[in-house]
Amino acid sequence: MTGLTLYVGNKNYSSWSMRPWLAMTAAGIDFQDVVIPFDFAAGNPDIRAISPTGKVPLLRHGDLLVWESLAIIEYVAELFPDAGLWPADRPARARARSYSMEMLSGFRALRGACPMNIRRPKQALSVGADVRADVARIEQIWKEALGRSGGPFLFGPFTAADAMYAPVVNRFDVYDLVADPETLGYMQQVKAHLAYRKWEEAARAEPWVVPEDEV
Ligand SMILES: N[C@@H](CCC(=O)N[C@@H](CS)C(=O)NCC(=O)O)C(=O)O
Repeated sequence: MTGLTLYVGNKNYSSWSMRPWLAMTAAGIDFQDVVIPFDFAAGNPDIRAISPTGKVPLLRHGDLLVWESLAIIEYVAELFPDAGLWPADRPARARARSYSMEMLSGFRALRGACPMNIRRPKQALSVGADVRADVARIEQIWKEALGRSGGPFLFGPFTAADAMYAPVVNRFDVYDLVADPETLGYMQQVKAHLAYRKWEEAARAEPWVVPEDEV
C-alpha cells in the first residue's frame, strides 16, 4: 500500500485529472482513486472542502496535499524514481518537461473551444485560426518527439509527457481535427494503452452530463 489517494473529477470531462491518473496507472503505481464529480453550475462544494484551489486533481499522501496535475506527477516521480514516469535520459527528460509545461500553460484556444469529452461521438467541429494554430503546434511537438524516439510513444515507452497530451488525443479524435497519418498513428497507440482504456471505460459508465462541456 502506497497510502496515496488521488481525487479526480468526472472521468468523461476532467482532462487535468486524467493526466496524473494515467501517468500513475501506466507506471504501475498503486493508489486510491476518488471521483468527485463536478455537476454544479458554480463548482462542486465537495472539491472546495478538500482542495486549496477548489479544483481537482488533488493528491493526498498522509497529511500532505499536492495539487496541480504536473506537481502531482513530479511528486510521485520522486517517490518512485524507478517507475519510469519521466525518460531516463536527462536531455529527453528536459524536453519531456518542456512539452508538458507547454501543455499546462498553453493551448488555451483548443482547450476552450474543444472540451475533453470521452463519450462524444466523433463529429467534425468548425474551429478558428487560433485553435488551428494550437493543433499545428501540438502536431509539431509530437512529430519532433516521435522522430527522435522512434515511438511508439513520445519518448519510446509511455511517460508522463504522453499522459499530459492524452486529453488532446481525445479532442483531436472526437472533434475530427487532424488527418496526418503519423498524428493518427500516435493517437491510436495512446488510445490502445491499457491505462487509457481503463479511464475511458470508467468515463463511459458515468451518469453525469455537464451541458457546458457538450460542444
Ligand atoms: N492547472 C490545474 C487545473 C485544474 C482544473 O482546472 N481542474 C478542473 C477539472 S479538469 C476543476 O477542478 N474544475 C472545477 C471547478 O473549477 O470548479 C491542474 O493542472 O491541475
